Amino acid sequence: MSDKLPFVTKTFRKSFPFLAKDVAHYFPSHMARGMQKMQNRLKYVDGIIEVHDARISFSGRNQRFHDALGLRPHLLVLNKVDLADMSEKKTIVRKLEEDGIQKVLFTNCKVNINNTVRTKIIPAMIEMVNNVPRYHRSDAEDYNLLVIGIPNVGKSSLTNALRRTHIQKGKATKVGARAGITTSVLEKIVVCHQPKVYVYDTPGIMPPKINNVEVGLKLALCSTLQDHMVGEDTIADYMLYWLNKHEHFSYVEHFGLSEPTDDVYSLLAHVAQTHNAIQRLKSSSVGGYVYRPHFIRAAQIVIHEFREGHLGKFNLDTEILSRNEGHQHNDR
Ligand SMILES: Nc1nc2c(ncn2[C@@H]2O[C@H](COP(=O)(O)OP(=O)(O)OP(=O)(O)O)[C@@H](O)[C@H]2O)c(=O)[nH]1
Ligand SMILES: [Mg+2]
Repeated sequence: MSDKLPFVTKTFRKSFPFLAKDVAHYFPSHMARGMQKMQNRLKYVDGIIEVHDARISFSGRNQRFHDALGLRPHLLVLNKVDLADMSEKKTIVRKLEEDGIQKVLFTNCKVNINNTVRTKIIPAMIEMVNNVPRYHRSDAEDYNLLVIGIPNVGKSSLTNALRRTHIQKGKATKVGARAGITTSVLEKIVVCHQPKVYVYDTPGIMPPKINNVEVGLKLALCSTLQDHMVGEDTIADYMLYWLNKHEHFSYVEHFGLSEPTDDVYSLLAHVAQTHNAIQRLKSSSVGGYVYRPHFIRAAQIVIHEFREGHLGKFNLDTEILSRNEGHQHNDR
């Protein structure tokens, strides 16, 4: 049964109030160093694999990296499809192609399934590289690929998955649930023997493009920004706002509520109660201890459930898809 009924008659917030935080300038020093190193390596790079999160196919992608990386062949991998609503996949691909993306593939790098798509990535890259002049490397028989993308979208997971797929070798680069796990531009990692293909995994050195507050919130919800940048309760509130606005009410049953709510603190108080996220505070007025919901811990639980896909699969950019071209470009 749809998760939309029977709550659609309720009215919810039409916009999201956000106290500005400077998420737009989030660019830790390891990213700056990584960017510099990446540019130094560029003359040895034949092609670029850009990884992004399939839940936000448009939001946060930094088109400016084209200028920084030159006109090398470029494949966009939209990862985490296991968490994304793919019902508008064709429209997503068409819009990305209209934006000049040469090729788009969708992957799940969390588990060892979906191999058919992963087996296409290296051959597609090789074909693209062979179709253009190879600048400084016209005599080279091997292929050097650079994996780039904003933090935590699965760049290292993809590198490891390609290695598993082609040479049945295990993990060569560290993976983690927080943004900012890879902090150095690694040496070449071999991912295929025939032909020889090497990948440079990179830290999330592309600063996300955050040109409006809502993009920042989407990026935070998909954990491409560190949670403290926005605040867990604000991220949970945005999640609630977005789910209600799009009439996705699976959270009601999931958290054992009696009906949808637009008030994040009533959701968090309920989750705190049911998940034992209670804090004990000393009170001078009562002369002892009082017990209060631990709102931040409850918010962490709520956003974790969203990020694990337990509330459903979502396309947070669905509105961008339905807008006309003019608006779309302004928003990215
Ligand atoms: N559900 C799901 N999770 C994924 C997928 N790919 C990667 N992850 C998870 O996403 C998190 C980030 O993965 P990484 O491979 O470390 O991402 P990264 O882009 O290298 O991150 P940084 O190095 O921090 O920029 C980890 O918890 C992975 O297990 C996927 O396809 N689906
Ligand atoms: Mg990494």
